[in-house]
Formats: sequence, structure tokens, C-alpha cells
Amino acid sequence: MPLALTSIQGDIGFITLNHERKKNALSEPLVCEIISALAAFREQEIRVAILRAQTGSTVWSAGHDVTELPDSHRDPLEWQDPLRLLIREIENFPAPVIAMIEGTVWGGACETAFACDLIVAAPNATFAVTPAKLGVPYNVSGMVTFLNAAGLRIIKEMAFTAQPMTAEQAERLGMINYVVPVDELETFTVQLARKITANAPLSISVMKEQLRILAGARPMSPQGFERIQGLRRAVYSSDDYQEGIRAFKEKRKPVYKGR
Ligand code: YZS
Repeated sequence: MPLALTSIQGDIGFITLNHERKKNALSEPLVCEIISALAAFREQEIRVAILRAQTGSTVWSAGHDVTELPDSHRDPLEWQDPLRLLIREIENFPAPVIAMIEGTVWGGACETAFACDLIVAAPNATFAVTPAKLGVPYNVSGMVTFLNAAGLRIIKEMAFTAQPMTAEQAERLGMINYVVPVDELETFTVQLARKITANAPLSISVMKEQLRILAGARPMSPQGFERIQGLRRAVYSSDDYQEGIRAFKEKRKPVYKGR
């Protein structure tokens, strides 16, 4: 059974996350299927892609597949990590990608939603930034995705508490575009997509690329980057990181010691 289903309505393409049993955790196979779907959409000159879960989902995606994270001493979010590949594919897709969200969104899936160009959510959607729950040192470009999604203080609160934020609050803070009743979610999202497909695709594509480059243009010295990488290494080599992953697998609360 495919982990991601695709369909096309005119020049709008849908990718539906289809691994309900694992709460659409972004495993390597699922990410590969999403990336293949986006590649096919490129070939077919799809003008808007909509990334969604199955109707009625209570979890849009549980985030990175935690069972695929390395145990220790290896960067859990290195350049070729499936989540990193997925984020770059969405950002580099030459047409808008709309995240259509029903249900809860966790960790790397939250970054995935924020990497999409527009977000339309049902009232039951929530967004959680979870590295601190698992003891993960999030990577630098991932932090940029979060920084671009909300004000600094809001992102700090989300990252430090790891608590889910409601769709209503996310909309109020300008982090998502719309909250619409669940039974209108698809119709509304398609109408929004049609407003985009009515316009000039080359103009939209170049604006998306300009905004990607501008939004990612954060000055950082080589020394600053090396310092962050060193700090991150200390975290993914720590006992706490191992404890976070182990606790998830053992389905218990982690006990963190700060070392
Ligand atoms: O026991 P089985 O084999 O049926 O598997 C269970 C879960 O273990 C599995 N599953 C996952 N497997 C790998 N990675 C995941 N992220 C993941 N989430 C869930 O799916 C099966 C069904 O899950 P249940 O827990 O039984 O479902 P339910 O009781 O409905 O609860 C759904 C939620 C989503 C609330 C629950 O599964 C959950 O809390 N999942 C983890 C959410 C989370 O913290 N995600 C962040 C993952 N980390 C990242 O994305 C980044 C690396 S970071 O940590 O930096 O933010």
C-alpha cells in the first residue's frame, strides 16, 4: 500500500499522507514517496501542490520517525536526513505548496508544514515544536524555518515548552493563513489554490524562489556555525539524547539529567 497517495484535479496536485498506523511519521520510505510525487508534479507542470492527511485524521503527522534517529554520537538531522531532504524539496518545488491540515502536527512535521508556502488548518489542528521533548539538538536550517514562521518569543515558547499550539492561536499570531471548519477544509483549500493557478506561474515561481533566498539569508560567521555544530554535537552525544530516544521506544517518560 502506498504511504503517500497522489491525485490531480486540473493543474492542482494532491499528496495525501497515508500511513495512519504510524500516524504519518515521516519515515524514509514515506518521505521518498512524497519526494517522488513532487518530482512527478514538476514533470506534469502542476501549478499548486496540496500536502494533506486523510480526511478525518486526528494526527496530520507525528513528525520524524523516531525509530530512524541514530542512537548517539551521530547528527540526527544531518544534510541527507529524510526530513532535511523533504524540507528542501518543498522549498525548491517551483510552485506553491499548501499544507492542508487536519489533526495534530509534531516536531519535524511542524517544520514541514511551516516550510510549505501557505497553511490552511481545521480547528482541531495543533502545532508542536518537540526537540526538547526528545533531547534532540535541532539543526540550523531547521531553526531558520521556525524563525521564519513566527516571532522570536513565540518560537522560543514553542521550542522550550514543546507544547502544542492551537490552530486558532497560530492563526492569530500569523503563523498559518486560515482556520476553516473541517467540513469546508478541502473546498476552501482548493478555492485558494485556484486563485493561485489563475495567475502567472513564472511570476509566482520566481517570487517563491526570491522569498526562499531572502528568508534564508541569515548572516553567520564560520566561527559561529562551528560553535553551533560543536554545541549540537555535545547534545547528540549526551546521555540525555540517548535517554530521549530510548524512552520513546520504551513508551515511557524520559528522565533528563542535563548531561
Ligand atoms: O506501538 P506501535 O508500533 O503501534 O507504534 C505507535 C507509535 O510508536 C508510532 N509512532 C511513531 N513512530 C515513529 N516516530 C514517530 N514520531 C511516531 N509517532 C507515533 O505509531 C503508532 C501509533 O502511535 P500511538 O502513540 O499509539 O498513537 P496515539 O495514541 O493516537 O498518539 C498519537 C501521538 C502523535 C500523540 C503519539 O504517537 C506521539 O506522541 N507521537 C510522537 C510525537 C512526537 O513527539 N513527534 C516528534 C518526533 N520528532 C521530530 O520530529 C524531530 C526529530 S524533534 O524531536 O527534533 O522535534
